Amino acid sequence: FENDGILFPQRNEYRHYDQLDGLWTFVREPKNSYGVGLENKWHLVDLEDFENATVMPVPSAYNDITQDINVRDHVGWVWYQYKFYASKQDTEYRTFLRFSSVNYYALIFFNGYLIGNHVGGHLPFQFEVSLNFNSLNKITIAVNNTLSHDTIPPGEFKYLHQTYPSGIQVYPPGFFELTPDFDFFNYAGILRSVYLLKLPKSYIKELKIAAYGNGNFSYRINVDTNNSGDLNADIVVTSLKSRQRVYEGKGLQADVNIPHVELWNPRGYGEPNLHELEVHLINNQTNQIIDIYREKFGFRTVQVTNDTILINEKTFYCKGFGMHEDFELHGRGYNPVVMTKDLNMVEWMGGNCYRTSHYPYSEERAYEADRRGIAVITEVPAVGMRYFTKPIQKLHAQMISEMILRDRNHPSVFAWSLSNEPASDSTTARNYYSDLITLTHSLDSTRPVTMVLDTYYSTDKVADMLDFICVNRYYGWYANTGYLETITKSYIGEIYEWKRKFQKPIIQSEYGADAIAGLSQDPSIDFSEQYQVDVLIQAHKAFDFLRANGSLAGEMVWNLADFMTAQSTSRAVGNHKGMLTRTRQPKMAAYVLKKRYETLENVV
Ligand code: GCB
Repeated sequence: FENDGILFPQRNEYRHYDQLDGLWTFVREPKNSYGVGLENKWHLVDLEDFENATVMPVPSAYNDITQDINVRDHVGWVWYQYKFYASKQDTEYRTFLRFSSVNYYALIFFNGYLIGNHVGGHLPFQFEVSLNFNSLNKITIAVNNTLSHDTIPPGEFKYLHQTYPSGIQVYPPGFFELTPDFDFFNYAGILRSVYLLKLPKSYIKELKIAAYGNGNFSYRINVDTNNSGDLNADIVVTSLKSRQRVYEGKGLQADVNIPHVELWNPRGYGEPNLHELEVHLINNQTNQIIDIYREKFGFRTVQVTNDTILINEKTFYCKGFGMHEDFELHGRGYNPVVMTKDLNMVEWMGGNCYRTSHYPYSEERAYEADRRGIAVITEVPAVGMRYFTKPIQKLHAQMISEMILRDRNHPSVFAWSLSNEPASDSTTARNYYSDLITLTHSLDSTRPVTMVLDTYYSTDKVADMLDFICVNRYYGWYANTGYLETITKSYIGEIYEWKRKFQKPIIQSEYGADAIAGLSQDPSIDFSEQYQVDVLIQAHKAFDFLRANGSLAGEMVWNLADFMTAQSTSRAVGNHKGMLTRTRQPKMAAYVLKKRYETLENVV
């Protein structure tokens, strides 16, 4: 299986970039019209001349930016365009357009030509382009957010017709419903930054680092050579704590031991020490430097026993959060303000861990998790999986590969999650996931593989193949609503069986209840702030019990903050299971969780 690795954009002595974020011209195809833009070759025209052209900020989801319900609920193609003059100073470089996330399907045109396409949001891709230095350059992107049984994540697409005997037709011609098989709004568009990368003729294309707690360290550099002769690399590793060089070497790959390294630890278990690998790509004949790339990484070891997850040979208990990249106005669009606030709130509540539910989060966030010492389970965008076909498996494999190639150098990422709540109680699912688990282990042998299940221990068909098991369950919410006294025993009873049957670490990866901020009812009633608090308290009693007898390796509340979903009678302007409101103000439950996480001993 072949995908190219992709490096995070960097500016330095040999490589540069322009961030093309800002206001792009935007045109939405009429609702229900498929491919008008493609048919009429909109990539050849100036979209700003269209009567219905407007601008759309990049990065941002387009859905919540206008007052037009048809923009919010659009299904189908939208078009973005951006024009720029290239600088004469850049003629020496090879240039690439890099897209950090476009959701869901993107066709990329440059100066009138189709240069590539990409399937799936949340993972970066790039294409080499030749700039015009004497005239305007034009990027045109057609984005389609339609979900179906052939997409990951999947959606249910249904045309509806109903005609009464009188001839009255309920639905307008071509009416369809698209229901996502998941519980978050399908925000679409250019969700993360777009870069014009300027790289040397021969450049460092891929960098793979593996660094363990015992000082074992290996790297592998892949170069796009452009025939520039015999290349080599000078390597320096610096401790960012002591600012000392701890290793110097030569070669495009090596496997060495560096004694006495300072370890990367999760918060509460020591410092999250980082090192920097500095690569100088060298032309062997001339001895000249051709390219430089610097990557931060950490020495740490992840292991799994029957009972627990060990980071640096110490039991790591996850005090965590399910989250979303979600905010008012820009939806799932990357925003450094929201990202920083979210991570600050994780720390404020004493958390040490999160899962990138239900898709890989921004690259900026992964670097921040490294720096802050927050341990992360990174999840591929495979939520709600139920169509276990060969083509879907191929797409899923591609997404796993893109995720690992993007994130494998981050010490904070301690596990890969291959799905959230798949229909994993069938033999088809077993065969499907068996291949994907093998693939993931072959792409990265240093991290455990997990999946997030909502099946039962008695019926699940994949759990035994996982390194550790994540279980989502909502006692007191979807089950036994209102019967608080049943919650503790429900969790103890169920988790205990998972543990007994599979003899693997179990993380309670979701639990919680909706609370509309400010809705006060005592005695508590579902949707009140008190009810959310009550559910948490009962669940925590169970977790303490399970933890004390070695049956629980971690807990993650659902969710850090309220977030938008599709409309449904069980959602009042989105999902309200947040500890925080959508604008990140704490609800009552946030204080309960804060107290728990702050006082919970790291080691039992
Ligand atoms: C789940 C899903 C999550 C939902 C949550 C809920 O099990 O994994 O995406 O948002 O339940 O609140 O229903």
